[in-house]
Amino acid sequence: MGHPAAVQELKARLAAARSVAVLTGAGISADSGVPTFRGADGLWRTYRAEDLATPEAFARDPRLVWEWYNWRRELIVTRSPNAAHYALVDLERRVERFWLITQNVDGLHPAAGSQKLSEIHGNIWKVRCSQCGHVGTNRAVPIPIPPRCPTCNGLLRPHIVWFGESLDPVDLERSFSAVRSCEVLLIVGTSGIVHPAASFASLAKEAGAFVAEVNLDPTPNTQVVDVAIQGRAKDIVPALL
Ligand code: BJW
Ligand code: ZN
Repeated sequence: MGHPAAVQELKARLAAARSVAVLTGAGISADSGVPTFRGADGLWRTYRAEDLATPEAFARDPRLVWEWYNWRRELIVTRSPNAAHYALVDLERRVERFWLITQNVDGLHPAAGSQKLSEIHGNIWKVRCSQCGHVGTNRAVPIPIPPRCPTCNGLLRPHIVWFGESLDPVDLERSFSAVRSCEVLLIVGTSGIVHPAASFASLAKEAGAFVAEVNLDPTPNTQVVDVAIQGRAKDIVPALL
């Protein structure tokens, strides 16, 4: 845990706040058994996520990239939200203005019941046609490779934001506006290195928010935030709320 007085202050601020934003990353789902990206468990075969989650990788070898997504779909379909996901649903119901920004594509926040939510990196259960842009839900596990568009027979890709790709402008604007206008920003389980989410802590600080981090380890955000709490999301987040 962080300094006890700082933790008390965070609890009090969360209880009193009329406007709260939350940013989550892979660490919140680690407690549900979903591997993180940058831990040792983030490796698949001998590939790093950075080498597979790019438009170039998909153009070069769509089968390989789909095999990786099938492996992750097989894993995620067996996983459920944990106490931290549910605590954020309670918070959403209690706070007047609330927005949850997740970098996770696993769909565990909506599965827990979160509604005021932007999945800024997309969702692993959605597919998009690389030819006509059609977006649909596809929960097949595994997905037959190569998956084809129901309307134009083009190659389907995961509806996920890869490195070098732009985030959805509506999600992005909503997220920036929540980060700039919140009284408290709570950051849970992200390594804080992937942009634009990596800049949210400083943006919120500059706008005058109280910013807190929950993570197993120190991150680049640790230096920026008002209180950093070291521990597991599933223990700390419910205790704070
Ligand atoms: C626990 C725990 C427990 C464990 N409890 N905690 C500005 C500067 C420099 C570079 C850029 C920049 N702007 C854009 C870029 C390029 C790039 C980028 O940021 N690169 C960096 C690596 C430097 N960004 C982009 O390309 C973005 N696009 C963009 O900005 O468009 C405009 C643009 C384009 C090009 C140039 C300039 C501008 C798009 C980024 C999309 C990222 N997508 C991914 C892959 C999705 C694939 C998929 O999921 O299928 O999303 S990357 C991967 O990382 C994934 C994650 O959402 C994301 C963040 O990872 P996260 O969640 O932080 O996970 P981990 O594993 O890193 O960390 C887990 C943390 O949890 C750790 O800290 C643990 O300690 C902790 N933890 N267990 C609490 N139980
Ligand atoms: Zn199509």
